[in-house]
Amino acid sequence: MILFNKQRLFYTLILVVFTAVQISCSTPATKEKVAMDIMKENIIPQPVSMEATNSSFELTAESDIYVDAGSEAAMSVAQYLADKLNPSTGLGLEAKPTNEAPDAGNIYLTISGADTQLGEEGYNLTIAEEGITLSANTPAGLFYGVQTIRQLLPAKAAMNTAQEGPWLVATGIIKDQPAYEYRGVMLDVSRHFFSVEDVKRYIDLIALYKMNAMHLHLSDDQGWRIEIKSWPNLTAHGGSTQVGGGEGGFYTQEQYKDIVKYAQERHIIIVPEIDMPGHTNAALASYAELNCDGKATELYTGTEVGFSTFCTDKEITYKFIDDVVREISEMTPGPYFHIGGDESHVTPMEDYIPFVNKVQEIVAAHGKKVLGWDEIANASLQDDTFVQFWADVENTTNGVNQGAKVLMSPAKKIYLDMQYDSTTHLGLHWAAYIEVDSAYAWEPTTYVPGIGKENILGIEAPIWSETITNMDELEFMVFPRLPGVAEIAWSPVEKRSWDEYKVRLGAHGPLFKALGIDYYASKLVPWKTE
Ligand code: NGO
Repeated sequence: MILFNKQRLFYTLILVVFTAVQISCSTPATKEKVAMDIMKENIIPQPVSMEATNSSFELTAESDIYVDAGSEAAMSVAQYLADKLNPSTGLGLEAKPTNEAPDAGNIYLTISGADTQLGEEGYNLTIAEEGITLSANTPAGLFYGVQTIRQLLPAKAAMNTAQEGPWLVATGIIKDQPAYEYRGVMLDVSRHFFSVEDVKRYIDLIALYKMNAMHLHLSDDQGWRIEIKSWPNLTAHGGSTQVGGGEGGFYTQEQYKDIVKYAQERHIIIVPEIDMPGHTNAALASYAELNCDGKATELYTGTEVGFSTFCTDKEITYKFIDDVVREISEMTPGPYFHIGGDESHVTPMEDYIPFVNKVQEIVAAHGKKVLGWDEIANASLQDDTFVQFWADVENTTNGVNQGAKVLMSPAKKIYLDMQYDSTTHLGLHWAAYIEVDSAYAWEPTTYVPGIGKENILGIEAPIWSETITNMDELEFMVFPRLPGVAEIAWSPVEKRSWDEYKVRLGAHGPLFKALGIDYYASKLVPWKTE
């Protein structure tokens, strides 16, 4: 009897302890919240508006990411976030469909009933102690909100090895949308070839800063980098080398489609460029008939510009261009086809103008809008043609006077192949030395007199690869200037000042480190180490 009572007491005790443990685990709301100020977080690009509520939300092993049932694209944004966070946090976040707002402790992504003023790419992010709600009109808007969430978490959340929590996010309300519809970078894969994996990594890095366009410079004097089934020697011969005489390379059509898809999943368009009528030696070396004298040129591995040209009055030239534009356009869902048009120094202007006019028609016939370097404004621009300003104010103004919108890429400010200063071991300096402050502290709407916000499609930072041979070198030139370009393209001008920005940028040092980026640690920036 006594024994029986003792036993009962023992079991009762166990039950009490068990219940107590259960209660404390299942009611995180009773846990003391850590006070955090969202205004002290360092989001780049700076959001349009932020309001602090001075507490925190904790992502835990109980958390998941819920999405309105029925939208596959929204679901893939949730899956993207889970895939980014699970390796470091080990929280096993799952993307789950739902028909209503989830319980406390979760992240909720919704594209129903968002504020219409947010437009196509904006988002509202509400972070409360109980959970995170991200709403947008489109999956793209959700994707940009997700980048903000990633930046609000500790930098080590960006690593792909297991890290210690806690995973706290400051509470508050963010309303955000971009200033420009086109926010991009250009990568020259012709002078030095970059692999599919390299391009994907660059896509991932620009996605973190809410950029939405990657322009690939796929052909130049030194190399043709995209398989064209109807003209196979372009890659077989024209893709076989690069600057300095290395092996070169090219993307098969399957690989190109893979890049396009990878970019698309990150709400980034690929803008293919076939540069013409100049910068065409790789094609001229591959097909004799494209030359006026009918003789193929030698492959070229130097870095001079402006010596090559298609034969602009031969029929075959336009048949060739039609095939190339058709094959590439068929694989490219984005709206643009870039026709280059720069530095055609050996094409007489009386040939250049009809050439650009004809090529615009070819591109339009394949359902794409033309983008071209500012020289193309010497021709008669079609309604849907866009001019990319890189050097010549007169050309660009001429384009605007013809009604074209401008993609802003001033070489003196955002050519990422320009050296930071005279000690930079990579890059060129023909346009300028561009320190981090100079790349940030300029304003697209006042940079070229007479070209205002209404004339500007967006901002793009090119990197040319005469001296850039691999990803380490590329990342050193791109970072830390790229986040500044992204901010110019996204944030309202009244929210931008170098003195304030440099502190936020400095706080991205640990994030760059977590991502394995070997960046240029400019002395102008107060870098944080953690
Ligand atoms: C120029 C030139 C490119 C060079 C680059 C180097 C344009 C549009 N065309 O920019 O061929 O690679 O400068 O900075």
